[in-house]
Amino acid sequence: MSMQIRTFEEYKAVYQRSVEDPEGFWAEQAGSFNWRKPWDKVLDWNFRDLDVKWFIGGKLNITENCLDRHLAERGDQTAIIFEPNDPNGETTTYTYRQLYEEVCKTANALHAMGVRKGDRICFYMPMIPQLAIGVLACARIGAIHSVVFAGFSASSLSDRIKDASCKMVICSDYNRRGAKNIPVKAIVDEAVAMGCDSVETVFVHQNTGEAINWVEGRDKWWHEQVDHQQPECPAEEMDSEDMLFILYTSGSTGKPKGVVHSCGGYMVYTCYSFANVFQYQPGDIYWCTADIGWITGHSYIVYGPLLAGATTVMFEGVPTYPDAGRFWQIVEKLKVNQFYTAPTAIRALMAFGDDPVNKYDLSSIKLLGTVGEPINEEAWEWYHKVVGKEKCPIVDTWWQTETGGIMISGLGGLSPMKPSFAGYPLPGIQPCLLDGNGKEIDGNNVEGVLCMKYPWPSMIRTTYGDHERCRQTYFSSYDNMYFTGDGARRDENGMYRIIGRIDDVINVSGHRMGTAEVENAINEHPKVVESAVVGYPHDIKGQGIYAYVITLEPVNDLEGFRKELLAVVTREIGPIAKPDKIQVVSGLPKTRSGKIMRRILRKVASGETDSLGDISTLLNPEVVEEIKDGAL
Ligand code: 7RM
Repeated sequence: MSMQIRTFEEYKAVYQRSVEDPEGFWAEQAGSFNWRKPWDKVLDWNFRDLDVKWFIGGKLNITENCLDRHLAERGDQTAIIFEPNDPNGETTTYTYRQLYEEVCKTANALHAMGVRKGDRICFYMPMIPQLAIGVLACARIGAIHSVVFAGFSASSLSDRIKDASCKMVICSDYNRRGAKNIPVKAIVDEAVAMGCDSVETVFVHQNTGEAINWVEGRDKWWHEQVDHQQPECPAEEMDSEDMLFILYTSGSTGKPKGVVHSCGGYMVYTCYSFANVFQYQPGDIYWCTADIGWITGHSYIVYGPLLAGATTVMFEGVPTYPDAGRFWQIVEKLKVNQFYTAPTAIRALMAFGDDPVNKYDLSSIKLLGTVGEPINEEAWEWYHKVVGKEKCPIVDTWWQTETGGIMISGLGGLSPMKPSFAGYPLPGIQPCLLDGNGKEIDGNNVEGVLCMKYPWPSMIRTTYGDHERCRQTYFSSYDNMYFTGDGARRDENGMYRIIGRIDDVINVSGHRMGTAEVENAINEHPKVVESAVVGYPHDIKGQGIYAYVITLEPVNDLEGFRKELLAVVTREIGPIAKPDKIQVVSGLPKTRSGKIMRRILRKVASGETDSLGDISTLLNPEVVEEIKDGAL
C-alpha cells in the first residue's frame, strides 16, 4: 500500500512533514482515492466558531472507494468473512464483487422504498453481513446511517430515532447472542411506538425465522425487497463535507450526542490509519471483534479495511460462547493475522487461564491490538505472552467516537512498545497536554489534560441538530483546542499514556457511559429521590458502576429494591448500564452551592476512605461517616 510507513525512522520523518506541511501531507494521502472531482482546497478551519472543512469542493462516494475501485484488481478476493454465533454454523464469505453486488441491490431496494440523499436511516442489527451491507447501501445513495448498538433498550433506541428523525429502521427478526435469541423486532416495535412519528418503514432482515409481529404497510421484508434488484447501482455524488453517518455517544450530560462524520475526511483518515497501525499486507486476514454499533466497528471493521482492500472478519457471537476458547478457535480456523479487541475481553478471558488459548494454533497472528479503555500491565503481559507468544507487537490504540479514527498508537512492529502506553501520535495528529489553567505543558515526564491543537480529516464536524452543543462540549474548555475529556501523561521519551476520563464519563467493559445518564435512569424508579453514580476500579470491566441512592422511605427489602433498580436501568438504557453496587444513603455530600462532591463518592466506592481530603466545606459533612460505614 503506497501510504504505508515501513520503519520507525520513516515514521519520524513523515510525522515531521505532516506537522510542517499538513495540507501537502493530507493532499498526498487523499490522492490515492477515486474522486469524482478533486478538491479545490485541502483545509479550512476555525476551532473557536467550530467550522472545519477538509478537501473542500471535492466530490466522491465512499462506497466507490470501498468497492468499485477494487473490482478490477481484487474482485475475487474475499472482502468479508462472516463467522456465525453457532460454532457449528457455516462460515460464509463475500468477495469484493459479491459485496459490491449485494450493496448495489440493497441500495436499489432502499431507493425503491423512497430513501433519498440526506435521509436518516437507523440500524438495530446483529453482527451479520447485512449490517455492513445495509450501511454501505445507505452510503451508496447518500442516506445517513445511524447504527444503534443492539444491546440498548427500546427507550434508548427510541430517543436516538427521534433525535435524528429517522425515516426507516432496519433490524433483524431476532439476534443470536450466545445461547439466547433476542427478539429485536419486538424491541423496535416498542421503540417506534414511543412517538417515533418520522418512521415510515421498518425493514426486517429474516435472521432466525422465528415468529414476529407485523405491521401491515409499515413493515417490509429484506429478502422481498432486495433479492430481485439489479446488482448495479449508480453511486450518489457526495460533497467531501456531506454527512456520512451519525453515531450516538455518551458525554457528561444525560443525553447522548449524535456525533457527525463527513464523507471525504473520514474516508482518507480511516484508510490511512488502518493501513499504518495494523500494517496490513495483501492476503492478510484481519479481525476486529468490536460491534458495528460502536465507532470501532464503523472505522475498523467496515470502512477502513474495505477502503484498504483488506479481508475483514465479522463475528456474530460473544467471546465466551460456547466456551472461553471461542476467539482462539476462530483465529485458528480463519488463520487470522491481525487481531484487535478490547482490554475488558482480554481480562475476562485471562480469568479462564491459559488452557483455552493453548488448545489452538495461533501461529498465524502477526499483530495484536487493543482499544476502548486503558489496558493494565497484567492484561498487556498476558496478551503479549499467552496470545502473542512474545512474538507479536501490540498496538494500544487511543481514539474516540469523535476522532473517527485512531489518534495515538504504535504502528504495528515499527514503534517501540511499552505496556499501558498508547505511544506516539499518528502522522497529522498534534496532541498536547494542558495544565489546570489551560496552559500547554512543554517537555516530557509530564501529565495533563489531553487536547488536540490542529484538525485532522476524520474529526467530528458537529453533533446532530445542535452545533452549539458540539462547540461547547469540545471546543470551549480550552481556547483554540479540541478537548478530549481524557487525562494523559507523556513519558521521558514522549510516549503517551492515557490515564482516563476527567469528566463524568465512565468506561464499563469498554462501553462509554455518562454517569448522569445512569442517574436519570435510576431516578425513574418511583421510590428514588436522588442518586449519584460513579465509577470504581473493577478487575474485569475496567470500571464498575457504583450507585448511591436516596429513597423516599426506608427500604426493608433491599434485595428486592436492588432488583427493581436493575430492571429500571435495563429498561431505560440497557443491561450494559446496570450498577454493580447500590448503596442506599440518607443524603449525598454536597457543596454549599448544592453540587454533589463526586470526589468523595469516588473515593468511597474505590475503598480509599482514608484519603477523603477536606470535607469541612461540605453543607452536610455528617453524611460522609454514614456513607463510609455503609460502603459496599
Ligand atoms: C474507540 C473508542 C472513547 C474513550 C476515550 C478514552 C477511552 C479508548 C483507549 C482509551 C485508554 C486506549 N471510542 N479509550 N481507547 N483509553 N487507552 N487505547 O473507544 O468514544 O467509545 O470511547 O475511551 O477514555 O476518551 S469511545
